[in-house]
Amino acid sequence: MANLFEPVQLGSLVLANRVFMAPMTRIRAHADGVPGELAATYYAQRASAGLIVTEATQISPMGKGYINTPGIHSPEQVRAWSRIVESVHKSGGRIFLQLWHVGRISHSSLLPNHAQPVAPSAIRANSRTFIATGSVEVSEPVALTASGIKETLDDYRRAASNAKEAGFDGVEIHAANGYLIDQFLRTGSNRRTDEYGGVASNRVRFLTETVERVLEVWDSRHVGVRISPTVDFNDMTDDNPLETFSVTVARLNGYGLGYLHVVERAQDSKGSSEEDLALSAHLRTLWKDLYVVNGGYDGLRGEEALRTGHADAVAYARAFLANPDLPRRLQLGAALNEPDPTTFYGGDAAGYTSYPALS
Ligand code: 8OZ
Repeated sequence: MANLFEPVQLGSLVLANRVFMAPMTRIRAHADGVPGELAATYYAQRASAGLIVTEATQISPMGKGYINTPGIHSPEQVRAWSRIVESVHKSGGRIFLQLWHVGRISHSSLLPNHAQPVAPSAIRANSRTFIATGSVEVSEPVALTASGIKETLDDYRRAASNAKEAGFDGVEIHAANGYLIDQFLRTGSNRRTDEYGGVASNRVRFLTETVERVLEVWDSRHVGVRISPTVDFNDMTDDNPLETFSVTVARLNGYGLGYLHVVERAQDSKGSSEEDLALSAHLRTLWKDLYVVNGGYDGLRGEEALRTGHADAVAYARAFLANPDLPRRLQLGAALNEPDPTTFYGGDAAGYTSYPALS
């Protein structure tokens, strides 16, 4: 069985280790979705990750749900990302862009012409977001029409193409945490009566069509998908997570994707429950390719996950946020810097590029 520091092949890439940097929203981009000046330093500092997955990045103006998140739909955004990719590559790292559409988790003040957010169904989430004036309840969404779905799939393709132009090594499709694709997957947010709603194989359709559009641009091994089967963040519920996500994984298996990335527990939850881990273990048995887990792992539990065959790689969020040289620290058994939650979202270099590496 592999250990955390053993290389792993991902398409044409040989990743140096199995300690991945999980996608993390940092709310430090400009108002127009251009990544901030410090982003190149922030990501390059973390280039020793086997793979960096960027913060969630909106595929279109309608895909935005929080103030100061980056996009990948304008030429200025693509140029800024290409400088970030270049600095990560210069430092020997590998980086995938995370493609994001928030669906109903948005507020009209963030959207073109103060539009209502779009979603599978017109069901408002009991959830909050950040806008210019602070924290607010999300807006009431409208259900996507058939042509709205097609336009959104086109946006995914264009964004995937932009990511390629920016020089990324691949893309991760964000199908987790209660955003648009996850809203289609789970029963609580999808009441559609067309071929995108109802039985699980219909609810997976928006995801597989997204994958198909992205594969028009990218080699399949350079595409990952992130899901969060038991995470209730953003007011998510499902009548039968085992069925929904077994069908999801079965449908995804056919594409020869690079990896499946599973968030096993919600942010801020104290620990994964037995059921969370049992469902993930089951999905692992169904999935044919690289299996990446995330959610509260430390070095020891990460090692154990690889040793027992529960996963092929482990993605670390907060630990990577606070420790730019996390793989080295885990390998040495060195002490870790503590993450400071007051600087997670927004602000400047403090709590972003300021965490020290070991000397
Ligand atoms: C925290 C705050 C805002 C967005 C996710 C993209 O949970 C996010 C996110 C996390 O996937």
